[in-house]
Amino acid sequence: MTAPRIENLTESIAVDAVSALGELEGAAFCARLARAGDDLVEALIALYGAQATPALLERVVGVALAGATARCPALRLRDRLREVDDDWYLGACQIGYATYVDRFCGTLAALPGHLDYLQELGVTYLHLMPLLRPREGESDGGYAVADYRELDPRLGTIADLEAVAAALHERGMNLCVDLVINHTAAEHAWARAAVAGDRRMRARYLTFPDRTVPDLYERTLPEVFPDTAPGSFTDEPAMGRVVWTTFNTWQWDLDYTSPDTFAAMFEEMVSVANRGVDVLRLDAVPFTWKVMGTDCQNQYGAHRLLQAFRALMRVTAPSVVFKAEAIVPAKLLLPYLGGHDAFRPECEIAYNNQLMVMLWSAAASRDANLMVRALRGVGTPPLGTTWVNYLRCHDDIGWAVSDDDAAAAGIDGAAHRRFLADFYADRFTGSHAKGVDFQHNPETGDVRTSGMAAALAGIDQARIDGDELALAGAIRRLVLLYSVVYAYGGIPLIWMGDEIALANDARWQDDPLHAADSRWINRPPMSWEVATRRSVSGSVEERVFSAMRRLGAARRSGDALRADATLAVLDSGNRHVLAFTRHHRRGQRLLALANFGDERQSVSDDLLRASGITSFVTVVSADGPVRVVDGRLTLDGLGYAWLAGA
Ligand code: OTU
Repeated sequence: MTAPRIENLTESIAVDAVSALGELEGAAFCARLARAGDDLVEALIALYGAQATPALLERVVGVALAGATARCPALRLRDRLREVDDDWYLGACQIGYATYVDRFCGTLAALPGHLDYLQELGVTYLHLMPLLRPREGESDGGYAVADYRELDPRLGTIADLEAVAAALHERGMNLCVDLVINHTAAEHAWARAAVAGDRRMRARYLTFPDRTVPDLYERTLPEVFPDTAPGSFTDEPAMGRVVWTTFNTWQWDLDYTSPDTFAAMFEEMVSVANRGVDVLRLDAVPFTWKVMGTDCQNQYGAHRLLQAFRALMRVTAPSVVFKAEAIVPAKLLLPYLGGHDAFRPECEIAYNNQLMVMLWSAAASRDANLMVRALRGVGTPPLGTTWVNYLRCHDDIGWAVSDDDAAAAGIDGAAHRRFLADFYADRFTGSHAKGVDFQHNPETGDVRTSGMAAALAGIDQARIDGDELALAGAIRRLVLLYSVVYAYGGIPLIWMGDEIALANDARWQDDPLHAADSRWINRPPMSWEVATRRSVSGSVEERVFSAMRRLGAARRSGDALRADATLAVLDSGNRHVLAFTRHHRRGQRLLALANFGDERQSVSDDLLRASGITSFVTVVSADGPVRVVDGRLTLDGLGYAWLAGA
């Protein structure tokens, strides 16, 4: 066997690249290939062994060159600029916003008309939920893609998407789009051809002649949707085979042990990137590589696959970065950012699920003790990578509290997980939350929670009760939680509607396609009427929106909020108060405090010294400037403060 070598390819590809891209860009393409070549070849050999042939390398590099050639002049310019400004996503100015297009504004064509609103909020990064053509009927919110080259016709056309990208770029904003690589819809052309007997297409999916092997896998496979889509395999009578379907029966898992699948998906990836996408949100990446006897998540191959995609995309479109959607135990997260024994470029950005879970945990228990331990356990993203930090998203909340962290905090993991599920589904006396259960699994006792941030923070309940005092507290709680999201290292990502405390969608069950999936309770249509109240002084919307604007402005105020500032979670000495510091090597330091308790709390000013701060200003806070009195810093109930100093 001849192993593939980039050097063997260099001469012929150089000729092709120059003729396709011109002398300068052709040379740049080759330079990128030389640079990313080792990562690519290493990953391909790890994935495919003897099947990692020179022909495979030639094929995928050919796709990269075709992709680079297809990029329009504006995107090529973007590539040039970001080859220099290659860590733009670490900037303190970055603020993200995630939304479904239809729920936000109907169609893509209408979207540019709402960019003023997003800019008012300081948004620089817009994540549009799945918009490629899904299967008809139920489509898991678009996560069952029937065609990666077309848009959902209800949202618009490819040209509309390109226009949105251009409109965003003109305003200095970035576009993030979903790419589902773990599975396609059963209606995708590859799957249809597989059913029709095309052997090559069949090899793109994980199928079995009968249930024997699937049953062996099932022994160690957890269920993602135990309630609505039990098991991970589906009989396909039309094909006479059993198909691996981790999620719903009509979401067919791809077989990445076949290099043909990898190369084919890379082509789809490039076609999406070339519409003007800056960040590809790679969905469900932990699931792409299956190993018998394991939970088939976070496997070595799943990481190698991302590394191979990463290297190739760097060669094709250097301005495009990857965001990993890996909702996995904290200790398994850093590898998605390339954090292995030796660093390997993988994804630049990853969801910080642990922070999200811990924010809700601390809000329910009024206690930051567990959070401190859990956050420390996550570790530090490798240089040049970062988190998206978020309070809510389109999905449910899985109560990812590790038994070890719980034990270290002196509580029982299972009991705390149950408490959180009960608290947020309003089954706990004294709860302020109005969430609902998601995917109760009687076998494991596991239950997750759906609901909008405002509902989980107590705003919906207080409004129902007409309780002004409770409402004021709930608003403070929501803003407190977002203050941590904004101060923690990474890109804060606002879930649509949170900025105006949008309530749960009371009508989520009206749509029969959604009725079995409670996540739709936190996917309400945007209310532009409610949004206008953000300018009515004293309204709920104004109180939340203006606070988020202040947090945004404070973020932009200094280097300590850059994602590459060092973060340390401190022991605040007061279990109600979370304290962490950010220190940027250019000198700026920041101490962030968040009081999850309902009562006034104080902490020692030793925290300032521990943060290396000798004198400070309050950059932003819930209740005006913070002062040191008798060696203590005081925060009102549900108050927060960012203290910047040197
Ligand atoms: C993702 O979530 C999407 O965010 C969901 O909306 C989709 O339904 C799903 O993929 C399938 O495409 O299990 O409960 O570790 O947690 O991929 C949500 C990652 C999910 C998984 C995640 C998945």
